[in-house]
Amino acid sequence: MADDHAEQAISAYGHPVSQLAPTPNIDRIAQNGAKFLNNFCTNSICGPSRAVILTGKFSHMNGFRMNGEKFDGSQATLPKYLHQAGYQTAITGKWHLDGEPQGFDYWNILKDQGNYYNPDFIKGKDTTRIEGYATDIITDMALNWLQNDRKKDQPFFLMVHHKAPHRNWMPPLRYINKYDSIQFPVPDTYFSKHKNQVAAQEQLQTIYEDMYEGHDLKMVVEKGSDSLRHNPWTTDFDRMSSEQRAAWNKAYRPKNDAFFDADLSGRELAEWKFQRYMRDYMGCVAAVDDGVGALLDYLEKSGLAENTIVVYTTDQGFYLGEKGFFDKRFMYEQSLDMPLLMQYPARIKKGITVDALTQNLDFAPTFLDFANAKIPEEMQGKSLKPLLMQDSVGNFRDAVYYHYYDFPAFHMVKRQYGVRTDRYKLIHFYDDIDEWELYDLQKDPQEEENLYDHAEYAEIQKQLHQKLKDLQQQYQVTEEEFQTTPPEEVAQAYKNFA
Ligand code: SGN
Ligand code: CA
Repeated sequence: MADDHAEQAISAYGHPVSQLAPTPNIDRIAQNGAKFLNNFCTNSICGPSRAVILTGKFSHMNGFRMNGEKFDGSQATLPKYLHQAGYQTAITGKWHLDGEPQGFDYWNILKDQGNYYNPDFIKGKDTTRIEGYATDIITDMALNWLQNDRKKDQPFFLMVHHKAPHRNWMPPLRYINKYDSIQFPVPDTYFSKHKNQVAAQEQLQTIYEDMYEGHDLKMVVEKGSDSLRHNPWTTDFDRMSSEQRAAWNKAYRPKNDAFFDADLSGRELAEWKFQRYMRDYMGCVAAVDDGVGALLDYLEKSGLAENTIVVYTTDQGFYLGEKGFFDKRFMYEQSLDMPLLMQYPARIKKGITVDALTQNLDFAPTFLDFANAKIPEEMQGKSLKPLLMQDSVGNFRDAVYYHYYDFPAFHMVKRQYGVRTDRYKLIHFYDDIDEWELYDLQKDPQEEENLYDHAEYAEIQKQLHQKLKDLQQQYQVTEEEFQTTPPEEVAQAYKNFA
């Protein structure tokens, strides 16, 4: 699992952006197995998505609604069930759930969000700074576990969780200039004014206004300088060794000098920022792709590949400039979408696609099902096994439910819940606003035309409202889930995060 890896940036999914920066190793999983076309998260933010994956339950049932809360590790989880079923369990990399991982025979996790260079890892009671690049370290830990700690007479469950390509997108030195000559296509909606989309108008996550010019965009104060502009958290750069920092500066200096020579402003500057963001982001992705390749190679060489399920996914989708955004959180497609690839040569046919509506909620039941373990009643997801076996399942699911809570917070994306069918989407943004949005994804895949209360969609709107109610009942959503924030707190937060 990667962190914030957009489907648009995985070449197996075919988006134009990804064709300029392909991911050949991640694509191997799609070629060897299944590609899910409509897989969604239930709550587009890191910790909550991880909690859903671990429990097979929505945020309101597993109790972890937003980052910064504490995950109740004593509850039943996928690794615990697999452990009971005789599996050896392990996790390396990002955890971000506060509190120690439970149910794992081995764990070695990044401290908090993790850093790209020389990150701190927590193992048992010890926190250790490990020299090197996070993605490579996490891959090596996983390989090391497979080679040396894996019990050869037991099945295993290993979670390899990268930090990359999470903000602040620091590529490894080997890829620091990899995409410098590529011009990534600027999304059609990059300069969208978000007509009739109040929550989108009031967010703080556009590339051109909200990215920090130093910390995120690696822009410097003046030509010939290596001194970063706005860089509120110095730890990401300060923890680099002098050799790393020298190599870094050597790579960025000419690009930053060229920026001053170009003397950009307005739209051109906004587009320059987009290119800088994309080049750094894709450089981080390239290292993740290397790591996936190394793990696949190991499984193949060791003879494990045939009978091992390999899954590639990320905690949620991400914006690569669509609507002007980076980050996630919204129920719009790019952040709702979760890439999902799965290979299992012994059982899953090569190169199949699954277009059913699936969710991260389904991961735990799926793995338990394949492991021939009982799927607990309280899990709210469904096993994806019949879809992967290409059994005729009829209508697997006619709509997915979504609920995001983390407001007021970083990026100021409003609280929202909604329903998505194969064609339509209904979203309610609430807390300091009360706004409904309706989209016809077939006619308007970019979700730029809010059709709520349009006469010709009256019947569909009614059906979607009903569907929403039904799902809330089915998933046991109570009134308590729709709390709002005192206005003065919202106002203060807008000041803090501006
Ligand atoms: C950090 C990032 C935010 C990001 C959150 C949540 N800022 O706060 O941009 O939305 O994490 O991300 S950063 O400059 O500190 O990186 S999540 O993936 O953990 O949910
Ligand atoms: Ca994330």
